[in-house]
Amino acid sequence: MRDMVDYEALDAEARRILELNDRGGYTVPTDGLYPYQWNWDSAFAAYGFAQYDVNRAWEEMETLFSGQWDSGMVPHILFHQVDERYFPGPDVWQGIGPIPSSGISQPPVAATFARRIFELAPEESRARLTPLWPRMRAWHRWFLDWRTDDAGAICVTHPWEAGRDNTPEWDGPLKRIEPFGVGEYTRRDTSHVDPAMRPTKFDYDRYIWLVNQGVSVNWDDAELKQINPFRVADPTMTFLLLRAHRDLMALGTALGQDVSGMEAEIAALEAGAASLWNERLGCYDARDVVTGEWAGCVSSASFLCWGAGIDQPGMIEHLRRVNGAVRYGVPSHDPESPRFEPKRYWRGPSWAIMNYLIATGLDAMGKPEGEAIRVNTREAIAGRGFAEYFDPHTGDPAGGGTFTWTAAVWLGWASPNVKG
Ligand code: 2M8
Repeated sequence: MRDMVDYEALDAEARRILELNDRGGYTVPTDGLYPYQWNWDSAFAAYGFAQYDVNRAWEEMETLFSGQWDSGMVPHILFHQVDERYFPGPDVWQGIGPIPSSGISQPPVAATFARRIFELAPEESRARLTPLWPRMRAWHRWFLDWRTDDAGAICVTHPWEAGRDNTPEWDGPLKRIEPFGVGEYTRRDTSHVDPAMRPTKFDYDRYIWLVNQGVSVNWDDAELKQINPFRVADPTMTFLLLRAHRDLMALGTALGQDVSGMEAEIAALEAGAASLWNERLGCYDARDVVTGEWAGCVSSASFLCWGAGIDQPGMIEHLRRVNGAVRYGVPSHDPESPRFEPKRYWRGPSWAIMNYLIATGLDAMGKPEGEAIRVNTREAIAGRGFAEYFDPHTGDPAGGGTFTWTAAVWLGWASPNVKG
């Protein structure tokens, strides 16, 4: 394949996409469909920029943290400039931070990428990272204060918080919600992308209802915890925060910051991660905190365990099985499950960002399976471009095109020209 593909042209295209989506200090995931700054997309974008412009990488992070709330929470969307092409916008969310924002957070991968960027360019990075470090520490602390269950796992309070919006893990908890008072609204996503690749109206009604719940208590964390019926202990958040907290501690040590208490927090997160083991399924799984019920899902989030430093017997067999059932893994949901849908967003398609997080975790644990995932991701992108996600059977591009985080993952990891 290497001989037939012009990888230099793909590298150039990936950089062009980052520039195309650059709005000055921050990057949008893709024009039209997502015209604002998203939290974990931005951390990936920073990693992409860092491959050729370290200053721009830190700028991305700085803009993200400029939206941090007094509580420490870093919102999942920052609405820098109102754009009618996206719903729900700032008027619906009514965030209470320094700049218009949503009211929930997203997977905390910023510290993980800050570490990657710092290691790429320590001299240039030190002065930029130093003021960001306490902000990252406050954000992680907010998760530990407001998003843990009794066992120490990190919970999501909205499907959008996990970043894996319509994954089957949320089906059970969402069914318990009657979305009274949501009324009429016009979705914008389905005017950009085939509705068959997007969440359903059932899902959207409940997404909006949950936003209204937050607004009704002015996003007060304590009150919201009392009234919100959606609280799910989630492998995405738990594993990624555990990974990020280890990275933050390493950075803090390098910078001479006060890291006291972090080891104990890591131990608590490890206990939380262990509590997500569903014995019957033989896999890490999401758990509805309200009912205690397991989701019963082998999903791509289950495979984030290695990144968190956890090697649990049985997990590698699941990975081999699901990747063996498709051509372009890692599928976001188990292809052998009746709920698998190869083109619908987080219910089956493969995502380059998840592949990156899973494969680098495998590499760090000395497991050879990571390299095959990297090659697969390279082939999917080289064959069909920088799509939001891919059909895991055919490699067909799906969702939005010219996608920032797909381009970033290409530049930092999937391209054969990456220096390593
Ligand atoms: C998707 O989510 C947004 C809501 O946050 C949406 O569908 O409108 C998810 O894939 C999420 O993980 C991602 O950060 C966002 C922007 O790429 O899009």
